[in-house]
Amino acid sequence: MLSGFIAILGKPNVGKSSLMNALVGEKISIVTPKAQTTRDKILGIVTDENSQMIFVDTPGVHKSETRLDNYMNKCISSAAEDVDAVVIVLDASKRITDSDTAFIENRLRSAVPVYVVLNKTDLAPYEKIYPVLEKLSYLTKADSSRNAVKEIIPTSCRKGKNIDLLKSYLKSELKEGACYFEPDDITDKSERYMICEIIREKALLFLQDEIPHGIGVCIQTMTVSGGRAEIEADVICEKDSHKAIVIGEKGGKLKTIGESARKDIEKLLGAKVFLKLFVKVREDWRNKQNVLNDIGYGI
Ligand SMILES: Nc1nc2c(ncn2[C@@H]2O[C@H](COP(=O)(O)OP(=O)(O)O)[C@@H](O)[C@H]2O)c(=O)[nH]1
Ligand SMILES: [Mg+2]
Repeated sequence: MLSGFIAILGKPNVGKSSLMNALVGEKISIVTPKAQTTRDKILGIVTDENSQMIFVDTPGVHKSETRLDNYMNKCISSAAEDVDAVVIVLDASKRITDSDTAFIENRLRSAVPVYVVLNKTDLAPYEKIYPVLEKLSYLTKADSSRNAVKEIIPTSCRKGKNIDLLKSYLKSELKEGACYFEPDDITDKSERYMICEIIREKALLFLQDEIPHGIGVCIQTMTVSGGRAEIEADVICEKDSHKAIVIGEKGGKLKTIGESARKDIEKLLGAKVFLKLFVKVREDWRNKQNVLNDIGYGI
């Protein structure tokens, strides 16, 4: 059996979680247009007759300001070690900066094979992509201080372009070894964790920009029986003024978040879902270890 771990790295919002979902063929990691949607290391697993690929999705690389930021940055550095390959994702519709190339060069100093993915090609015409490929081409040659990038692959997660090609390259990096997960596992996270993430995704999607980073979700009770799940969850925010916004006029915002989350949770559980959301205020929760532990970001 061939198996291996593949870390997906890159700046916030380039499409790392979308890429993992596309590679696994299931929605495992939540995706939104906002930076720092992914907070934790999360695994996506693909098993076929002769191989098991384990993808490690990570939060985007960013500056540390709170304990939660620290936790996220730790997740990234630990994810890049001890893996069989690294995929660095870039956004083809944005300018490639010196910090992007410096990040890639840095990873090339380790022995782990590096693949570069130029994602969102559906947003960039070929005339825009070509100069980017040219700018990156020097990385495909090794020099005395670093290895070479193995391949640069233009992809579109939205259109499903070149995902299979990328997958076949990555498959070539797997090693003879153990199967780490059961053949039908698609992630390492629990159902409860996935449910919290779905609720957080909807909150991020439906709320204004300034609040979502301050949102956490915690399940209080969950009972599943006879194709029916009853779930009560807290949506945790930092200020009373935020609480009012999350609830919305006549509870309208919370209702929209809840209804949209319920549909996705029904798909996940394959059961009819009754979801009740409560909004709670915990000031400065992103700096409080006990609250972070409660909602699954324990270090
Ligand atoms: N047009 C386009 N949008 C994409 C593509 N891949 C991801 N996105 C969008 O980019 C945003 C960020 O994606 P996400 O996977 O959360 O990025 P992450 O922060 O790197 O994990 C979301 O709105 C996605 O729908 C793509 O190939 N094309
Ligand atoms: Mg993400």
